[in-house]
Amino acid sequence: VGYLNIISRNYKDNRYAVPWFPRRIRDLDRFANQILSYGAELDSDHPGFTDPEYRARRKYFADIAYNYKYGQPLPHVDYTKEEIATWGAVFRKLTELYPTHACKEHNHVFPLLIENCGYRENNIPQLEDVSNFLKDCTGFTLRPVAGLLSSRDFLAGLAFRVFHSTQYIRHHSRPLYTPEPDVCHELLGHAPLFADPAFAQFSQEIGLASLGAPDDYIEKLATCFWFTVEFGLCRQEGKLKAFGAGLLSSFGELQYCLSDKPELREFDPDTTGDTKYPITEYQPVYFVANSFEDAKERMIKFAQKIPRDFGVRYNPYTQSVDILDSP
Ligand code: NLE
Ligand code: FE2
Repeated sequence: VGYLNIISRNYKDNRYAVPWFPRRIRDLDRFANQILSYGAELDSDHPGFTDPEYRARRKYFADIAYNYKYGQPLPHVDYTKEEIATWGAVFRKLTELYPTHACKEHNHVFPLLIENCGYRENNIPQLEDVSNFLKDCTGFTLRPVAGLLSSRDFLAGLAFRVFHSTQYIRHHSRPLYTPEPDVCHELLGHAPLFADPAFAQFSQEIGLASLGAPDDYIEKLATCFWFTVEFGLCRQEGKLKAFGAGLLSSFGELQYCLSDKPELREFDPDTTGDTKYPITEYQPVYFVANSFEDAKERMIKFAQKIPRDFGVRYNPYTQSVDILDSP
């Protein structure tokens, strides 16, 4: 198709050009060396900043992710006693809350992860086992990531049902809330829901909508992702439940989000996508979805408004994105 000629990495020089995006799953390898910050560079207010052992560990994890290539087995990690103790503290506290605070999909999948992937208080599951499990359920797979990806790159992974996952663990001094993703957040928060077919589809829709989208729409899609996949609430049998991974991995915020303190609004990509949010503290506002199906329908409608003169379709046989002539 003609316009593909103008797809370029320096699209800002050419206002008619479409930003580059991955067409095949192995194109995701390109993201590794364009991370915005290396996962080992800690800010001075990070609880691990003055802990040389922790910093060395972060460097180790960043390096293994940096060198990962599509198709390789996910690197296995021997976690230290201290790391396993941190996981154990998080696991113990959160599993007390899940029956009452987590959505039914999360509670449905969690026992399967215990059975199949080594989810236990005294064991940090290996990304590879979790990725293989998800692949069997919905085709989602995990990829290790060395640091922060741009929203554009991160969302593009979802178009291929690939989720970029950290593998290090939070600093032991602050187990119940961290602003950073870590292995607790990925495996306790995200992984269970990527095993749910409707949720997997919803996530992929955000990814597909992002491919080649203009910057302002990437921002809106990333914000929708934040208020659903990361911090979403839903109503089930008349009760409010959490499905966002940032809630399901934080004992503190999981209790807070269902209290009467935060403000609740209905999830609607048009308004949700323009809402500002803090990233280092509990959310003042949460959006409530009726169901994953409904959230997905709304995302598909929203995606149609994105100015893009082509359509995209995921081809699962080749794990690539087909470009369609009309949107
Ligand atoms: N606040 C979450 C936690 O403590 O696990 C992590 C959020 C990452 C976006
Ligand atoms: Fe996350």
